[in-house]
Amino acid sequence: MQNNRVSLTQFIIEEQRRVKGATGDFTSLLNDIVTACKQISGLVNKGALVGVLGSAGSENVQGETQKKLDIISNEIFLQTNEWAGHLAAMASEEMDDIYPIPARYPRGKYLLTFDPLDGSSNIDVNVSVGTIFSILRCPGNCENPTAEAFLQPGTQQVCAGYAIYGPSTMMVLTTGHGVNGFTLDQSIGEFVLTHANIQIPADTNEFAINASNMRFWEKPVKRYVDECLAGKTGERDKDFNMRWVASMVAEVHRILTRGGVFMYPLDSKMKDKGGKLRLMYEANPMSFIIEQAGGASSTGRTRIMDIQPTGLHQRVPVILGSRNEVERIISYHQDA
Ligand code: AHM
Ligand code: MG
Repeated sequence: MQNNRVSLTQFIIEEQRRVKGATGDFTSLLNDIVTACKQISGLVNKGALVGVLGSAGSENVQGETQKKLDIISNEIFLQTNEWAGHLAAMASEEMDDIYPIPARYPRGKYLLTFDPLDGSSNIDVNVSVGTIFSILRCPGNCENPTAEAFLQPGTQQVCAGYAIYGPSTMMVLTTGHGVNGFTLDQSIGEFVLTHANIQIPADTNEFAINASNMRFWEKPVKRYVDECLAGKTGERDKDFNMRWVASMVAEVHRILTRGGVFMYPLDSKMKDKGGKLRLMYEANPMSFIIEQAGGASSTGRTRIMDIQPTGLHQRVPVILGSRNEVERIISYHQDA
């Protein structure tokens, strides 16, 4: 490795040195998460060669059909993170209940939530997917953790991150001191710091939403998108560009790279469920990253990270990205 390159391992050890009284538990946990993501990256990359594409023929707790890689990635995350003694329990989008650390291993002071393979509808068509995770402290008695222990607002997150399995594999992280991005150098098997202190531009002319749901949207979102579509000839006096990858990790990564706004808003079709995206596995970790990069994240009515969760698999509307644009959409909700 060239001398001026900083590996993710070096980066997190140096971060640890800045924290008085740090035991190394957190650093070691993060290293295990990174190892799990490298394994998933390897499988995503090999795809059909190792027979991991396609449906598993089962459904998760959300009633969604699981892909083989959803289940394999979930297993990898559990196995890689259960043994080291840093966690009390894990919770995953793909599991009905929490996963307390098995009694044969010591239990630690942290909780881990994750979406092992986000955007997995894209896996068979060879489009970017990713892994999203969030680390919380275990409150109270960590010996016998319950689902309630996980129900902490996003502001309590110790760390959030995602791995994106795209043309390159990248890991993007925050511990509450800005956002940094690392690219996997396959030749040495290490993530290397390539995107230091990522900042989202406050303004943008790019938005992302699944427009096939347009007739189900609430008025403020319809108003915003109509104005974007009107471009130079309308209220906004500028033309907009649109993207929809149907992979939240890819959309957030694009926004961190060049700005933009991403919306999976509340719509009449899914009102009973509360939204499409899950608070604990998707909305909170991504909101932490977006806010740390200078962006904003809201349901349209509430800052996402202020929500007091009521259920492990709770869903919420999500509007996030370039600050001025998100604030405009919030103001449209207030007007309505
Ligand atoms: P998943 O976790 O089951 O993959 O679902 C979440 C994904 C997000 O990545 C993406 O933004 C959204 O679902 C796409 O939904 P749709 O297919 O309705 O456009
Ligand atoms: Mg997901």
